[in-house]
Amino acid sequence: MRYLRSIMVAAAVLAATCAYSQNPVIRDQFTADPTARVFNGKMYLFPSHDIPAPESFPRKDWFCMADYHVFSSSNLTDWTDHGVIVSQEKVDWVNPTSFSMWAPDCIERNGKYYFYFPANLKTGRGFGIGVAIADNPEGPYTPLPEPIAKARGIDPSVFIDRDGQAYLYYSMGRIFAAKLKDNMTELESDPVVIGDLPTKGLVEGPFFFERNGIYYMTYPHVEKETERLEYAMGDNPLGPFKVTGVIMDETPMGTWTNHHSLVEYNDQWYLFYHNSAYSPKFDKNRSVCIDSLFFNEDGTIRKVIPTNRGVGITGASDMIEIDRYSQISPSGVSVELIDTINTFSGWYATLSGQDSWISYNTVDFGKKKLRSVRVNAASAAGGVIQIRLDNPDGLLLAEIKIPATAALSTVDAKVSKYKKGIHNLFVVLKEGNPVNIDWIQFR
Ligand code: FUB
Repeated sequence: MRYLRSIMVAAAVLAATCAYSQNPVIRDQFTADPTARVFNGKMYLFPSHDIPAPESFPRKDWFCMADYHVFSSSNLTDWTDHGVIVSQEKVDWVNPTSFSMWAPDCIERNGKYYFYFPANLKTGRGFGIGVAIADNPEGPYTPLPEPIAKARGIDPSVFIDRDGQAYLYYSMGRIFAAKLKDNMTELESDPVVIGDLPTKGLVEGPFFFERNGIYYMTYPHVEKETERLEYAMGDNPLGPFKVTGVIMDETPMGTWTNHHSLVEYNDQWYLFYHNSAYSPKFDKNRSVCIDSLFFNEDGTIRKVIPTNRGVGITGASDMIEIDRYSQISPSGVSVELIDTINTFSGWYATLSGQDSWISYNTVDFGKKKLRSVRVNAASAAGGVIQIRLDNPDGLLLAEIKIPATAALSTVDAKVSKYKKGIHNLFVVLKEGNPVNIDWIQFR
């Protein structure tokens, strides 16, 4: 068993050097509360950063967050970590041992980048909201020495209307809103409660935006036992708003929080959200995911069903992590973590019924013929899988015999047929013996 695990971990470490495009999107650290922003044609991700509690932090069952990183991507597939931009020891007003750097936001105005973050005050109780300013989205950011006066709460979301007026939204049980001065660091009006939202069940984590003249107040809300993402629509940044619908249901993973942002990039809208995929036993170690989001004609939002596959195109010669599937057959497919301790090793899929299949969409086979395929797989009794295009009975690219072995290892096979362009990949089990599959790569 230990041998099997170390082989699986080694394979996963190898995979960690390659491009990713599945959920969760950041695969080497916990990330939560994602605010995504497009700056200079690139997607920037400003999440909070969950960490396992260090010795010095007494509340082992609570959120523990000491700093913020920023990430960027041009294709939503390859993410660059630009490192720490703000940390609890380096902000004058923040209690440096509070590990309370909760959900942030960032916005650009006149060529400056304003990063808003909540944290516990050094003096007194509760949360203040600070601002750190940079000339580039990646930083370096300089935190202001004081939090924003009169704004006490968490989860800042900042919005600049078409007329140039900026607004700060934040939560403290309910959602508050205030106008911001042009300097983006002081309130121009006293905060008011947005009164049109649910009054039962915690409402927090506002994300505010405008589209086609409609103003959207979106927020996590506890309707039953855990948070789901909801939204309200209005004609004005300060309301009134009409509670309209649910963007994403509660996750079956049981993660108590969800937190999100909606953003348009290259003519497609996306929902950034989080769950505890990499931490099934502790829901305060979360991970950011992305799925596509669509509006109806009347501006209402279609519910987003979370996927493992996420978004983005995967190159056929990348390691295609088939366990991050887009579709599976009605039975005969299961997915397990490779290593339940080192969860960042990822997952593998098991096909266990004759003709069961797993599918991974939008794989780019490019223009050049790829002649062979490598599969990282295992099969206790030895098994056979087929790789097909576009449907479970589609064009047969390769049939691969997986030798009898308990540990994942690579097997190469010839690609007999080939089709250029972007296709959905199907892996189908033949002859019934179960096969574990970690990844597939065309060469
Ligand atoms: O990440 C800490 C808190 O959990 C956030 O501020 C809330 O929105 C919830 O996600």
